[in-house]
Amino acid sequence: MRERSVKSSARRRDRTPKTYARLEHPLVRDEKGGPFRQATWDEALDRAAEGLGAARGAFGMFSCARATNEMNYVAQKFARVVMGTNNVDSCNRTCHAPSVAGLSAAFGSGGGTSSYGEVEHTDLIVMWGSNARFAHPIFFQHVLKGIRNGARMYAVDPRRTSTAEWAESWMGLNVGTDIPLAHAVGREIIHAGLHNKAFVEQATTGFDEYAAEVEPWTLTVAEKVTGVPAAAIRDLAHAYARAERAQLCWTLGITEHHNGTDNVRALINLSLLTGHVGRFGSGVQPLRGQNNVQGGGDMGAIPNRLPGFQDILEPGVRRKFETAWDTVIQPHYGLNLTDMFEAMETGDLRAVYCIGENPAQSEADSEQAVTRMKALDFLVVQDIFLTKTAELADVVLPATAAWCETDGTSTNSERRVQRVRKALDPPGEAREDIDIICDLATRLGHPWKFADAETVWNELRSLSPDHYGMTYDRLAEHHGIQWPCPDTERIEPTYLHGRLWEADPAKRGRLAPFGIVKHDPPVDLTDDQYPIRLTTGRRLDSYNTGVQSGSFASPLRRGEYLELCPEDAELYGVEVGEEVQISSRRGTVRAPVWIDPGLRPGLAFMTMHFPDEVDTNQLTIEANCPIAGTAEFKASAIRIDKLPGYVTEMSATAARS
Ligand SMILES: Nc1nc2c(c(=O)[nH]1)N[C@H]1C(S)=C(S)[C@@H](COP(=O)(O)OP(=O)(O)OC[C@H]3O[C@@H](n4cnc5c(=O)[nH]c(N)nc54)[C@H](O)[C@@H]3O)O[C@H]1N2
Ligand SMILES: Nc1nc2c(c(=O)[nH]1)N[C@H]1C(S)=C(S)[C@@H](COP(=O)(O)OP(=O)(O)OC[C@H]3O[C@@H](n4cnc5c(=O)[nH]c(N)nc54)[C@H](O)[C@@H]3O)O[C@H]1N2
Ligand SMILES: [Mo]
Repeated sequence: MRERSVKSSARRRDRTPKTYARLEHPLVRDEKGGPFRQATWDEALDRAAEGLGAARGAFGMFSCARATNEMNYVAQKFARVVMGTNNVDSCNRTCHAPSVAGLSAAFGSGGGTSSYGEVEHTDLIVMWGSNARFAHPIFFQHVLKGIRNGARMYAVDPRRTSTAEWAESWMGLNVGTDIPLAHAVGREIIHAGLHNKAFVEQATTGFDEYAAEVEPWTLTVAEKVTGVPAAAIRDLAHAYARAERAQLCWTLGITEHHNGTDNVRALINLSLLTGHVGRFGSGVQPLRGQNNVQGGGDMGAIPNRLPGFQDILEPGVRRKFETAWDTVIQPHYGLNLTDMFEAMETGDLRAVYCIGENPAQSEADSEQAVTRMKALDFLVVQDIFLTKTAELADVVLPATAAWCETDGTSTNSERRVQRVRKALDPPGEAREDIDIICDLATRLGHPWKFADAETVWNELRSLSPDHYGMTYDRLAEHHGIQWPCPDTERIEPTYLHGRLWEADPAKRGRLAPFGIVKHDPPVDLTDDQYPIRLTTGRRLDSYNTGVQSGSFASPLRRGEYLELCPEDAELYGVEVGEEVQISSRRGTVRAPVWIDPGLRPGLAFMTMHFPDEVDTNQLTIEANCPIAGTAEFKASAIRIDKLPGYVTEMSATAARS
């Protein structure tokens, strides 16, 4: 025992949280790879303009999902007008791009179909691959009210999460088996005759093909593949189909897979089968991640849509923006974030303007991402902190924090646009994101200046029919308004696609196709060498790459752990707090062990919140969804090795006996 405690303390590294100080001054380097030095705004902007200007034709922009709609509008306009490219994207790519792609394919619009308040007035809530209790606590308050009002809740998650604790039924499926589970639910509904035949007939297409696709997924076959007992699958199928109103919510457990869009389609199919969409209290709802990731996409900070989610491939849409902006818009989609990283490798992308993103730590296989960014000719990072990504930059521009130091609007996951108001002055010389972009545009031949955020918003309103009716005055008066809002007098219903229920086919519009998708297991297979399935995600106490949350000292903050179930801890002879080595086919890190009875044998969990201590993304695989470009953060294969010299109580006991 004495030996154990001596050796274990020698193994514990310093885990003092890294603190990020706010950026207060522009930084430049005098030579590639040399140290940063403080610069004046003029010098930093001149250099940034020169570096970016030299890369016209090989330029990409990462735009900030935490900043305002107005900032995202100006950022994508910079990419399209000043740099002549549609290569603009954000962390939506690592996150809910499959939801947007799947919803667009089914319904012609990428937004969640219902509203937060509706979960208070529904009969069944299915939380599928979503730990909302930790990651969407505001939404979860509405869920709890729904439960109090009598709604039943089902949770589908490989881990028995804090969210699952509130559910009537937890369905602990194997990672990456959501399509088999959804297909078995669909098949059971059809075989029990519980599908909404009238809705399927009038509002959907492709039912026969769907029924044929799900036919092999009997409850027994699905139980074998998913690990969920047949009776529990049957129970979910009957509960969902029989409910008067039902909300199907999902998040990254569905999207962060190499087939994320197919996963999303498999869930949407269930809503089409039962008619649980397009009515108050019934809908499908991807809970979006960052505070304004919905708005960033709506504002056109994505490579395939102009502001107002208008398709770049539509000549009429392009003409409208070309006239308004006095420019020529490239008539094809740009590169998404994933494509841009690949284009860095081939040399087709040579300069990046990164506003408020930290891909050096958030991309899957982060070591590869860093190598690629280092090879760029020019990198400008505009952030509020000196992040790992900023450390790679040629020029760093200090910005205001959108949530408290600027004016504007932000759009949440129920499509509600709300005002954001400046409450604090920024530190040092930090400036508003929009003003910085305009100063760069001016240096690159486009003298831009917006008097205030409202001026930007009114330009957007004039170009986006879905936002036209939302003046700043009305936004204040109504405490936020949901899109679509085409009219300055009216407020539309809280849910989308009510048209699908119209008796008149002309009013019904485009019918919703079933998605014909197949099971495709995770790319990173477990085997004798890498026997453990690692899934990654979030905890309540921390935020994404930890830049904004890592620096606070709080009893809540407990740093990174490799979480295992008690059985696996015993199998590997490891105990809480013991540092172990974790390897995947891409990299190796060390982290202490934590024991979570909510995990199951063969399944481990880590967060992405403390990359300065443990860089989890050195382990994850860059296997991307071919439709949406999202990486399979939720499924890596790892091995765990005890570090030499560490004797745990359990292995010491084993050695003695
Ligand atoms: N406290 C906190 N809140 C946050 C964030 C944060 O960092 N901290 N980040 C924000 C952002 S950007 C986002 S995108 C959201 C994300 O919000 P969530 O998606 O809810 O968060 P995650 O923990 O990444 O993943 C959700 C769940 O997916 C499960 N899962 C893993 N693999 C599978 C699978 O194969 N199938 C199924 N069905 N489930 C699986 C995991 O066990 C996990 O519980 O949270 C937002 N809110
Ligand atoms: N292993 C693993 N990796 C993941 C995930 C996972 O589940 N597992 N999830 C993925 C997901 S869903 C996401 S969304 C990404 C997140 O990936 P990122 O978006 O790259 O990471 P964040 O930590 O959210 O970075 C936010 C940055 O914005 C800056 N910022 C905040 N406000 C402002 C502002 O007003 N202006 C400017 N200019 N900057 C600002 C912050 O300082 C910070 O540097 O990570 C992905 N990576
Ligand atoms: Mo996200």
